[in-house]
Amino acid sequence: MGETVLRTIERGVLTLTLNRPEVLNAFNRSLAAELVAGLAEAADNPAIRAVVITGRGRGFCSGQDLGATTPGGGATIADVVREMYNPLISAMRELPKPIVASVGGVAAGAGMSLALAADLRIASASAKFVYGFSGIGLAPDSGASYFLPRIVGMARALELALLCGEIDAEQALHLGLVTKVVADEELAQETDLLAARLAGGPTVAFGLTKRVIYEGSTGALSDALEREALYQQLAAETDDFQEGLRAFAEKRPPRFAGS
Ligand code: T3D
Repeated sequence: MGETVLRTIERGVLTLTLNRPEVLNAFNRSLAAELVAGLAEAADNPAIRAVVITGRGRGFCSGQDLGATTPGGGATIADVVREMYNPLISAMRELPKPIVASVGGVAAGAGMSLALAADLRIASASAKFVYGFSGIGLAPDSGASYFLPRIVGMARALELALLCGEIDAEQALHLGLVTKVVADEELAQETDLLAARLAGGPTVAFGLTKRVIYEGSTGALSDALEREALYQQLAAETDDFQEGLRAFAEKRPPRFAGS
């Protein structure tokens, strides 16, 4: 991993820290590519059982680096979206391990999309979400059109998108955009607790849970019911399921190994 994303692995949790604080961790190609590389490592390494994405400094991520955007010159914006953002958002969605966005400052434009594409979001009291795209004359990209209405509902999504609304942490909690809001100075510790809980969970079943919920959010009920049956069978074949049954019978908390 290079300089634009810092990487640590501790107790089964891979933490990817966006590291361009001077521009509130705006995306450039390097940052997007390093995030994709980190997610690939998380997919391949069985010792990684949960991922945290966070930002260094006072921002989470301010979206596309507007200093690096050159309308009319070089790659088209469609190329940028396809090459830089789409692989990242797809990798987050497809990773069979839980991802937490730990938002300690502003998440704007594609930075908000990045948070939305995580499975859970935890925010500090001074975090804020800025839809951003229409503020600079753009339409949504990087998954925003997909995730925002699914998380907050169609009417709220249109309100935020068309009015380019700014949401503070308490409003985000009210909208269901974040799981929890904590004091600024407690964000790192609370994120660790949440990530540790996920990393100590039944990893295979969590991966299947992500798939069945995301895939079930579109399509017919009959497809969802059959998908649930198939994925449940896969979960039932894990050691973690056996451990879950034993723990229940022995009236103790389960010790999941992630396999
Ligand atoms: O290729 C394509 O363009 C297609 C992809 C598009 C996807 C997108 O993400 S579109 C949306 C892009 N993002 C934005 O429109 C947000 C722009 N930033 C802001 O609106 C504000 O900076 C914030 C609301 C995020 C934060 O405001 P504030 O007052 O807390 O901070 P600030 O003073 O505006 O910013 C601090 C520094 O970060 C400042 O630099 P300076 O003056 O200290 O040298 C500012 O220029 C820089 N910065 C903030 N956002 C960006 C940025 N630099 C480059 N790109 C940014 N996105």
